[in-house]
Amino acid sequence: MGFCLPGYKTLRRGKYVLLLFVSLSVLAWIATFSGEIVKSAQIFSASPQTLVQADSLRDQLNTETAAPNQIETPTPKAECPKESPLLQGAVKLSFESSLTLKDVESKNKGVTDGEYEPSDCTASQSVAVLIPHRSRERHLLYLLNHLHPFLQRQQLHYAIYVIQQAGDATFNRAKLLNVGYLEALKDYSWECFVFHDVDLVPENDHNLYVCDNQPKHLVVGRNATGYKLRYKGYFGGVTAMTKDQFLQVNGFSNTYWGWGGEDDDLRIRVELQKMKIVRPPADVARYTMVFHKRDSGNEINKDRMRLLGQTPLVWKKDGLNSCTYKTMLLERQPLYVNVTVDIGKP
Ligand code: UD2
Ligand code: MN
Repeated sequence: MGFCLPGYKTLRRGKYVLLLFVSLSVLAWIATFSGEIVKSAQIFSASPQTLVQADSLRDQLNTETAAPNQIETPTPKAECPKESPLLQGAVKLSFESSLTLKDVESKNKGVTDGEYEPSDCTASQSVAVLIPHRSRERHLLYLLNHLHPFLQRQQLHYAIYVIQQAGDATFNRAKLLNVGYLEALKDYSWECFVFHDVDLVPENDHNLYVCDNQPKHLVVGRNATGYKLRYKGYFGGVTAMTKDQFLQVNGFSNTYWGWGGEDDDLRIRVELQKMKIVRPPADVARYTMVFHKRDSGNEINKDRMRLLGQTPLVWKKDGLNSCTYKTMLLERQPLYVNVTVDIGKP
């Protein structure tokens, strides 16, 4: 008997079903695969604009999340208290002959290039202390040793400038102080200037090195004169004037060579401007002057009385606006800025 017909038919139908299944599978696979291709094609053909947008979005997200750490807004320091809690009042000063500049430097690590600023509060004033100087190294050392801690206890923002007269021509204290004012203002807009003899050491830190609304004379008395004011109009030794007060009087005269007169000249300038000299109480404005003899090169200025008579006539053209000099050296030492200057000769 050969074929069984129904079995053959079943077999053929099964073949078709299989064929159909395979075709459908192929179609399904093609559909899926082409879908993937389309999708990837879409990613790779993304327009530059889409990428830029994505980039900027990412940047934006980054900034938003990073902002609190990256942009540090410094917490503003509170103002220093009206009266510094660090003040000690009257102190017994000591002048050790064994003292060295290195000792003073190591005691004042907070001072950089002669400048200091309280770390925990904002100082009430920014003060430049100007010291006219030539060949008084020992006095300078004693002064730096006392003045740095003294000013730090007063919680001031300050810098010390030592203006050295180059050469051995007659000394001119007033002109050196004019130079100091002009040079210090190149560093910072100091609002207050203290003009300071190198040999005067303040005894009481309640004598504040800040400026007033009137020119201030800080030395009422010193050891050598029984701590009494020498005479009514006395304006020598240590004085404090704001940047504007000093500019208003056109600074010191440049024409006083040798000892004397230049401090009285400044008083006349101040009085011509109807300003009034103020002083701290006598028990506070006390200084020790380190003993010294008259320096050679700073002999008494015999012309000083004649010059004082001319002040009202010449002050407008003799002063800051006519101060010519040549800076020989500007050196930032740890405890002071040294300005060595050629101011010419009489
Ligand atoms: C008084 C005044 C001073 C000034 C002077 C007259 C007081 C306390 N001081 O000081 O302010 O008016 O008379 O010019 O009243 N210097 C040097 N090297 C020198 C010469 C002077 O560094 O070779 C400086 C130094 O800063 C000194 C200052 O100039 O402290 C004044 O000279 P002084 O001390 O010889 O004069 P003195 O004590 O009579
Ligand atoms: Mn002196």
